Amino acid sequence: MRTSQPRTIYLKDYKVPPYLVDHVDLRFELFEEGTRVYNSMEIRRNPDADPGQPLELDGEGLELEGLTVNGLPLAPSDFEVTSGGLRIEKVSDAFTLGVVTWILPQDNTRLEGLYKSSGMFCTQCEAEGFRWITYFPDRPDIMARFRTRVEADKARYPILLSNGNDVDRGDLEDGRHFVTWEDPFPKPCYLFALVAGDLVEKRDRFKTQSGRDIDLRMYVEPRNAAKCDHALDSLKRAMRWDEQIYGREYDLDIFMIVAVDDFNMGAMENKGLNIFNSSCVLASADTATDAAFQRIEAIVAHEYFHNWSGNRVTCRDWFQLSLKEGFTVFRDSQFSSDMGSPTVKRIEDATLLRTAQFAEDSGPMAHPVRPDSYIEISNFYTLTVYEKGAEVVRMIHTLLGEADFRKGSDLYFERHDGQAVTTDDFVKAMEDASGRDLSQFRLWYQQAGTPVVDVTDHYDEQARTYTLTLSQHVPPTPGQSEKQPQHIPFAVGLIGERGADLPLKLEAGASDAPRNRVLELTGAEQTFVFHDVAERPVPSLLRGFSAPVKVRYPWSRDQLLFLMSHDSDGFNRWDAGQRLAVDVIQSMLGQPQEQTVDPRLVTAFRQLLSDTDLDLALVAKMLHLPSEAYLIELSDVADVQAIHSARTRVLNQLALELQDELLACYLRNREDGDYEPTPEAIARRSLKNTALGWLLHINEEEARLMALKQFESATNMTDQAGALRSLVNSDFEADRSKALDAFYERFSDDPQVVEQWFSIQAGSPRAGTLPAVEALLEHPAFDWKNPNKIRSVIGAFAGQNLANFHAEDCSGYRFLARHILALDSTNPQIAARLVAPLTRWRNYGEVYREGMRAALEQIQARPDLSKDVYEVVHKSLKG
Ligand code: B3K
Ligand code: ZN
Repeated sequence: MRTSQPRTIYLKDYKVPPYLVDHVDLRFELFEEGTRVYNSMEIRRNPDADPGQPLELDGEGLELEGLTVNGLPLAPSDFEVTSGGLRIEKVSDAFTLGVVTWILPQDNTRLEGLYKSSGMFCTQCEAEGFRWITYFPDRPDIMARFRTRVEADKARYPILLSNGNDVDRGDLEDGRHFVTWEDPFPKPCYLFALVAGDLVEKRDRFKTQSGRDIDLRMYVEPRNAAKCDHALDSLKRAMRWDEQIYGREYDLDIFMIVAVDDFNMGAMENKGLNIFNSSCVLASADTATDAAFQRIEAIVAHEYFHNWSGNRVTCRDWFQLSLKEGFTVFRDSQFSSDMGSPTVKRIEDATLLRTAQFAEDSGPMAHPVRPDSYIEISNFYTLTVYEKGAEVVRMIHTLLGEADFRKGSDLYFERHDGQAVTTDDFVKAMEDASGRDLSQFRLWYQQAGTPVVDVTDHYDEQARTYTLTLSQHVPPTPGQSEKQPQHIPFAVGLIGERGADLPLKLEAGASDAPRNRVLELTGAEQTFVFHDVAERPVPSLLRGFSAPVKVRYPWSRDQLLFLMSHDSDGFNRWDAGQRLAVDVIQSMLGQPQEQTVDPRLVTAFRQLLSDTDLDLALVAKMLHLPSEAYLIELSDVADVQAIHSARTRVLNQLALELQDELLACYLRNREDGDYEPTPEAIARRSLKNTALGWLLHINEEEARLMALKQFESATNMTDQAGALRSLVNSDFEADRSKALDAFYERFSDDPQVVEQWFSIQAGSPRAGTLPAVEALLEHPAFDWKNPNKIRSVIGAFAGQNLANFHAEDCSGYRFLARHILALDSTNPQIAARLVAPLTRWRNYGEVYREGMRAALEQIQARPDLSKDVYEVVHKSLKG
C-alpha cells in the first residue's frame, strides 16, 4: 500500500532491458499454509543495452528464502531487497540466478499472482502479477522459455497444469505428486499460468489445416461438467476461422481452458492454458442467457486469437497494450459478425463505444489508444485501449480493403514472430504491405478524445450537384489541449426520393458509380461534390459506423423516419431510429407529465412491430430506446432524474399506444421447441421479451399472466430471466417477490445464476432502491471476495440503475464511496473499477456534481490508498 505520492511511468522513458532471461526453471511446492517457489533463471547481458548496469528484478509481497549465483549463495552485502524488488549491483555477462521465495496464495485477495479460488490454485499474471510469485524482470519485452514443475497433495489436487506440454509426472512422498510442463515458445512472464485442483477434464480434438491433431481439454469443477460444450464448440469454430481468415494455425499440441469462480476480469490468454472467469465460459440452456452464450463464444475466441495477436507477437511495454487488445478485439468482432448477424454486431459494438467509450474519452481519465503515461497499468485496461483500439484497426481494414489488410497482417506476423513490438510496428507492416501512407492515421493512437464531424450539405438543382462539406475537430483532453485533424474514413450513401441509393459520382459523367463510398476526411474541412444527382437526396452518413466519431447534421424528424425505413445500410436504419428517439426524449426533458410523444415516433414503432418482412434481429435492436447512460453521455450537464423521467414517459406512452401490436408480437414470437442459440432464435426471444417488458412496464394485466406463465414454464434461461426481469420492473409487487424467491430457490447452488438474480434486482429502477441493494449485500450468497458478486450488485446498481444511484440526496454516491474504501484493502483492481461512475462528475447538474465530488474527496482523504484507486480518484478531481 502506498505511503507517498505514487510514481508516474512515462512512455518516453522506455529503455531496452539491461539483461535478458533465456530460460526459466520453476518449481512450485504447493501447501495449505503457503507455497515455496524455486526459480532458476539463465540470464545474460543484453548486447543492445548500456553495459555496467545493475541487475534489477521486480518482486512484491515475497519472502526471500534463498539467492544464488551459479549455485553459490550470495552474501547479504552483494544484493539489496528494495520496496518493489531486488537489486544486485555486480553481475557477470552470463550466469544462472537462483531465487527461492515463500508466498501465501491462500491469503491473496487481490487475485493477482498465485491465489486460491474455491479450493483450487490458479494464477493471474497480466499485467504485473508475476512479481507476486517470484523475483523476475516483470516486463513484457523479456521473453523466456519456461519449464515448470508443480508439486502438491495428490488427493486434493489431482490436476496440475502449466503452459506447454506435460513432459514428466510421478508420485512423491507423503501422498504428494508432481507434473512437469515445458513450453517451447519463448514468452513474457505475464503469460505464465499454473492451475492445481480437483477438476474434471472434458476432452475434444481439432485437426488443423496442416493436418496436426490438437488435444483440447477443458477443466472445471465436477458440478460444472455439463456446462462445457458451448465453450469447446466455440473454440473449434474460432480455431477454424483463424485459419481461414488470417491463415493462423495453433502451434502447441495441447490447448487447455480452465474455469475459476474468483477472477478480476473475463479471461486470460496464458500460453496454451487459458483461464476463464466461470461466468464467461460455462453455459447450459437452462442456466445461461442468449447474451451469455454470445459473450462466451466471443471471449473464448478472443483469448484463442491472442495466441497469435499477443502471444507469438507480444507488446514491447504496457503502453502498447492496444497492439494486442485492439487488434484482438477487432478479430473477435469480425468472428462474431461472421457467426451471427453483422449488422447486429455492429450495432452492439457502436452502442458500447458511443455510450461508454465516448464518455471515457471526454472525462478526466481520457487517454490515447497508446497512452503516454500511467501510475497503475491495471487502470488502462479500458474501453479506449480495447474498443477504440479495435475501431482503429477496423479503420485500417476499411482504408486498405480486405486483401491488403490480410497482406499486412501476414507481414506483421511473419516479421515480428517471437518479438515484443509496438503499435507503430503494426501500422508499419500495414503500410509496407499495402503501399499506403498511414502517417496522419497514426494520430488515432496518439490523440485522445472523440473527433466531432460537422456535416452541411447543399443541393444545386440547376447543376444537379450535391455538395457535402465535412469539418472535424478533436476536443481537448487532459494533457492535450491542441489537436490536429485526423484521417477519418467516412462512408456515405445518398438516398433518392423513392428510397433507393443514388450513384455516387465524384466526377461528372462517370459511369458505373458505386452507391456506397468511403470518403477520406483528412483536413480540418473538406468538400465533396457529387455529380448528376437528379433529385435532392437524404444523406446516409457514416454508414456502418465507419469511424469512432460523433456526427452532427441537422436531420429533420421526417428525414430520420425516411432513413429508418429506407436506408440500405442496416446500421444507419437503426441509428436513424436512435437519433429520432433521442430527439423526442430530449424534447420532453423537464416538460409536464401530460406532454405527448410525437405521433410519428409511435407510427414508426408500430411499423417495426407489425412488419413481419423485416429482419427480426434488426427490429429487436431498433425497439430498444436509447439507454439512460447514452442520454447522459449526450448531455453537457446531465439532469439524471429528468432524463429518467422523460425516457420513462416515452416508454410508457409507446407501450400504451402499441399494446395490441406488442401482444401480437409477443404471441407471434413465442416459439416452442429445443433451445438453440442461433441468430434467428435469439432475435425471436429478444423481441418477445422486449414486448413483454414493455407491457409489464405499464402494468398490463394480460401481460402479467403471460409473464407468470413464461416464468413457470420456461425451458431456457433467456425466457426465465426475461420473465423475471419484466416482473421485477413492474409494479406487481407480490408477483415480483414470489418470482424472485422461486428463482433463487431453484438456482441457489449455481453461482452464475445467482449473479443474474442479484443483477436483475440491483439494476432495476423499481426493485433496486438503495435499501433493497444494501439488503442484497447482506444476503448469504453475497461474497465480498468474489468480484462477480460485487459486479452483480454494486456494479449493476451504479452502472444500470441510474435513477436510484443518482438519487438527489446523494445517498448512492456515499454508498459507493464507502464500499470502494472497504474493497481497496482487499482487491484494489476491483475497487478502482468501481470509481468509474463518479469520474465524470463535471458533466452533471449541480446537486449530482457536488455529491459526486464529495464522494471522490472522501475516498481521496484516505492516507493509504492503493495506486489503483489513487490514480483514478486523483485524476478525476484534478480533471
Ligand atoms: N489480457 C487479459 C486482460 C488482463 C487484465 C489484467 N488486469 C484478457 C484479455 O483481454 O484477453
Ligand atoms: Zn484481450
